[in-house]
Amino acid sequence: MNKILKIEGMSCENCAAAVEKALLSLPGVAEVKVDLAAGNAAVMLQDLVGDKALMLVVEEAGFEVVGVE
Ligand SMILES: [Cu+2]
Repeated sequence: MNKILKIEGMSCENCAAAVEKALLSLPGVAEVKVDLAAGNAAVMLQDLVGDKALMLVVEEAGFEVVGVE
């Protein structure tokens, strides 16, 4: 399953790397591709992971999730 997280507050490659690391720390997340210009992260899941859990780790890293598709 793939999800796209719309994220606010990423301004540079370090932010993108922090978001990627945070998401990859969740069990069940197989792959993360952050698109800094678009302000989103494509998350590939190998297990069921709730939207809330995805949002929480990104928010704990200091960014805001404004949408999950
Ligand atoms: Cu940054």
